[in-house]
Amino acid sequence: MTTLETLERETLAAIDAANDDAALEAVRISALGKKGAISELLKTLGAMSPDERKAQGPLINGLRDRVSAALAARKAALGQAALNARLETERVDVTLPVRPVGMGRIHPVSQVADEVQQIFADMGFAVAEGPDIEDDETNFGKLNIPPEHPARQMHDTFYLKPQADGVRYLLRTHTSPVQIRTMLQQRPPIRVIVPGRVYRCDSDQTHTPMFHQVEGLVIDETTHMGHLKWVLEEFCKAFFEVPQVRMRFRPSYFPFTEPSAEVDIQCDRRGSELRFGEGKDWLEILGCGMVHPKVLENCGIDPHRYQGFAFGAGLDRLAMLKYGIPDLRPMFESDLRWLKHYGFAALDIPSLAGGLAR
Ligand code: 2NM
Repeated sequence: MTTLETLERETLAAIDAANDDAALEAVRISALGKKGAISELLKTLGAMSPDERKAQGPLINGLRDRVSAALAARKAALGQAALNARLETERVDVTLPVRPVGMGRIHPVSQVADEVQQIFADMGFAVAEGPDIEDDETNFGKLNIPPEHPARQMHDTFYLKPQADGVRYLLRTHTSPVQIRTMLQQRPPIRVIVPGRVYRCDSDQTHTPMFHQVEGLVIDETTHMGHLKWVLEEFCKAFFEVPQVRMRFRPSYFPFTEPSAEVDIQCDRRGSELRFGEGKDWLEILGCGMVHPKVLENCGIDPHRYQGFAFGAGLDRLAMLKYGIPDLRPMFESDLRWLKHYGFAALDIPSLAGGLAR
């Protein structure tokens, strides 16, 4: 057997035996690299006589071509094998159910705020917001709450440290300062509701130092108490999801409204649960009244031309009543077990008023 045949047999065997790209590359270098066996043979052609070259040239070039082809074929085969191995090990089972994702819950107060906003949006109300930190004049003065009013005392209101200039800011004790800001900033007609946090220095079984209110304000030229009663009745029916509900407007007093009323809704407490829109019991849920002319005047609105109504309710209390939450205080303790029990799933797209989807 000639040297060329031996070289070819050994090289092709080495190519065959190469099991990865690195081994194959080593074979290529030893055969076709700069100093490879076949490259060295090719170099000898230059020194040969023409006859010799005519005989050896095709043999050596043929050897180089067959080895090159074998290298390429082996490279392709290794590539295919590697791909097959990956496809086998990285197989994705598309029928596998997704792992459950730990989803957060909507706090009942947020849920109820959304429901209330939706109901009033359908009656043409916009949502207004304002700062939690207020000044005395906006939280009390413009609302016709006199300096000697008990709500102003230290024990009801959280006051901040006085500023260098002596101004003492406070945490708003109700959302009414937002109505004041609204009246100062825009001209009637005004239709807004104001949901938000409020603060009072008060803490026991049924009071937390921070709680939530939603207040509403309508100002126009001919707005009267009949409009107030209709709006509140439509709200109560939509919110408690009942076709009708009897309401009772009891005369009351607020410095910022005249006349003022407290509103009770019909309910039935006989069973273990509270039902609205039926039965012979009453439950207080709102305060309201016609905005006091002095309040309008304080906000630059002519009380001879404009009048309107306002109302306020506790969002936390509404949430407790609608969703059967017995205690107020755990609402703000951020206990995940409580939130999981009373919270709402984020992806349950609520209908008009959210409903009971948990
Ligand atoms: C209530 C009850 C009655 C009220 C009044 C005003 C304003 F700014 F227009 F004068 N805002 N909110 C109001 C009236 C609030 O909450 C129980």
